[in-house]
Amino acid sequence: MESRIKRIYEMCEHDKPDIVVLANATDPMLDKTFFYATGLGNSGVFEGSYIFCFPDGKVEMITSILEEESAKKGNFPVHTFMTQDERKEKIAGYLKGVDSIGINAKELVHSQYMLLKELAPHAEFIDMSKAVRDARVVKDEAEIETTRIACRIASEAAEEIIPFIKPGIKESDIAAELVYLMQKKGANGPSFDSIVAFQENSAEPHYRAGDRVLKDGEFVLMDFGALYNRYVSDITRTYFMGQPNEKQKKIYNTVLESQLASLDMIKDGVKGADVHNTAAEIINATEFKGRFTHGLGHSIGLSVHDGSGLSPAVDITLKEGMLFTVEPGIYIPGFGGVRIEDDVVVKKNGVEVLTTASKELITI
Ligand SMILES: [Mn+2]
Repeated sequence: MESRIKRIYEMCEHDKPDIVVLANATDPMLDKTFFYATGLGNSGVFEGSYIFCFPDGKVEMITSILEEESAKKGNFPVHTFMTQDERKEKIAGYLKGVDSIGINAKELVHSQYMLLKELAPHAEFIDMSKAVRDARVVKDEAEIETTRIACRIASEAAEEIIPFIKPGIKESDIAAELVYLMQKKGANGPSFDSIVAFQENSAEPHYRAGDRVLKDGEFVLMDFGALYNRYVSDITRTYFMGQPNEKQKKIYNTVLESQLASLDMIKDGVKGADVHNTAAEIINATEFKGRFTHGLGHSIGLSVHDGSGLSPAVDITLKEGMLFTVEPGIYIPGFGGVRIEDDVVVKKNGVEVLTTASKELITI
């Protein structure tokens, strides 16, 4: 993955380090950039493994012998260890004579940092976490193609779940079925714990899924995604069990209008905050003023929250190849909420929506 490593170096605003060291601790404390730089797909966990990245784009790995076969799927030198002493010795070999070491300070655990310092006491340490984030936020073709598959799997599940939804089922039943549908379609797993929220629970944006039983006339909000070759999708659809009342319909149509307007304005060169503000103004012009309580979207990639966002709090100008969620919502505590979420690729003159499940008001 020469081009990706070169990108990380290019994004570094500091003097370029001689070497960038990325290290995994124990799952889930794995640095996603380790997989960005190696391009390794679905197999392997790589706990306790290190990669060493060089300014010419080359990469080498130190990993436990148990991961050797998985590591060899990447096209780069792999060195294995059997014991902790052997690992330490091999890391020391890479750091010998090195003046500056780049690290991903946001992901490197403290004990591994201390080990690097012990092995290279005179080296300068340079925090590459901003460079890593800036490199990863614009995706290459392979990343977009993998995400396209993750999005297709989630979109199909969003449509195929419909016949399963009926009065009497629990939120957790739907959550389980969504994961089953996605894995049958080739997902490696869910990209996060699915949110399935009926009526009043849907007013809580980060609800999970519980034993609440579905009744006629209720919102069914589902926020979930597929993990495919380490890349994620993230989709939300809100359906109705039976016929919605006027208030439910109005909430739904306001969110949809806000979502379509924000999709319409996304293209290369637009400010992320402006897209959020457009979505928020549409909601704030209605009786639901102030009930859109989060940012419009977040970047996705190897992580569900991949470092950037469409929000007044994030200063970013959109560029071709960025991947974002677009997910306005309205939440009325004690009553319920609606969110509609798609994943999109920013294009030169517009947007490609990767999650294609219908957003028409769906009644079951
Ligand atoms: Mn999301």
